Amino acid sequence: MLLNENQKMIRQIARDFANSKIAPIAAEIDVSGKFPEATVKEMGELGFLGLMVPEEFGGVGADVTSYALVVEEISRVCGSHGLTVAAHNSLGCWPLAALGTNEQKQQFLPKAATGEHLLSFGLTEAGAGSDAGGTRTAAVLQGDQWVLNGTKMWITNSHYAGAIIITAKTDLEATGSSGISAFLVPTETPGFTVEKKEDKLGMRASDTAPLTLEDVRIPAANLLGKVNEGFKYFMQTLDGGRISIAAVALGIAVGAYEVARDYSNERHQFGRSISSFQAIEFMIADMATQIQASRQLMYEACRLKDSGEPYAQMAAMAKLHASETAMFVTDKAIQVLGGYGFTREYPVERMYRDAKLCTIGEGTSEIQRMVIGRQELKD
Ligand code: COS
Repeated sequence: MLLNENQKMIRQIARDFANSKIAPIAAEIDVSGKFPEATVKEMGELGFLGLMVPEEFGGVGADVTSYALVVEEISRVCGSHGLTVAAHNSLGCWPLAALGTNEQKQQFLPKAATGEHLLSFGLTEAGAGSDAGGTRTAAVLQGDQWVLNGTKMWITNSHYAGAIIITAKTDLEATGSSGISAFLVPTETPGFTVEKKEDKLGMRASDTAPLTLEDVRIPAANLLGKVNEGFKYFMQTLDGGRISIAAVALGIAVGAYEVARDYSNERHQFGRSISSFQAIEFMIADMATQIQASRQLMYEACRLKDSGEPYAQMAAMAKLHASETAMFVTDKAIQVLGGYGFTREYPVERMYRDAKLCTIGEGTSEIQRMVIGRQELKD
């Protein structure tokens, strides 16, 4: 796909920011696990936190392709920053912009688009992971308020969110994926607690935490979309989220590939650069080919979404391919760097750990195969 001038310009802005501001702190925040508040604030000023938010609500109003390019460039140097931007834009801002009333959007989107607060998505529970319909969090209408009770897990950006889109069962008799609704829950609401941040293998500076909801009372007007239609809403949200994770994974793969490629030219053994050995040359060739295939799938998913065509299957393909590619490429990058690759002196071991999340979050590789396979086998 040929990028237009606007898309190229946004990509360049993201690349410059990633290289100058994020790359220098990526290793340090990986070790400390500290959320990078200052650079996230700067990304808000640059518009990266409101990329797909319409301009009337303070966003950039960019297309999905531009958004994915930004996420790729940021993830190229730091997966944690990439995931923060991706989750906020596609799991927080996107469903609110797509489903919210004008009042809901006015209340939360402008602050989200500029980074005054983040938005987050609370779907997963201990018993509702791959089986997203297994939600146990319940919401009961009492007068003009919804009262929510339950717990959520692995919720990205939750400590920095002004509001979290929470999914809850509203028809307690309904079985399976029916009878679920979505709510906008301001994080300062009494009874709402963001628990301790998780200590993770990778994406260590990204904010991930469990949530507890104890008699959380929100106005009836905070229902997002229609009652009992929530499952479809969050499936649609995840379809877009899968493009985001494809972009994160692609960025990580590109970052690791570039380090390995350059190193292979500089490193000399047996009196010549290791890239002149076919064993290494072929690894570089395989990495570059997989990256190119992932990129084309991601562009195609973006193109379909941008043109209003069905894109769920293509998004799942892009996510599956890019996250598996990120694992393949980061593994090979460590191999090319040998002992150096196994140390923190080079970023590839961090990228390897960060890449793993992409095969799990927003639907495991196995779930993506289910989504793709079901579509292929439909009448
Ligand atoms: N867009 C719109 N509607 C969708 C949809 C989509 N992408 N996918 C499913 N639906 C609809 C179906 O059409 C069906 O509607 P009807 O009841 O009107 O027929 C309904 O939702 C239930 O669909 P289905 O029977 O396929 O649901 P399943 O319980 O079998 O679940 C999977 C399907 C496994 C694909 C789903 O649970 C899933 O994606 N799980 C992974 C969740 C995940 O990614 N978790 C990580 C979250 S990180 S934020």
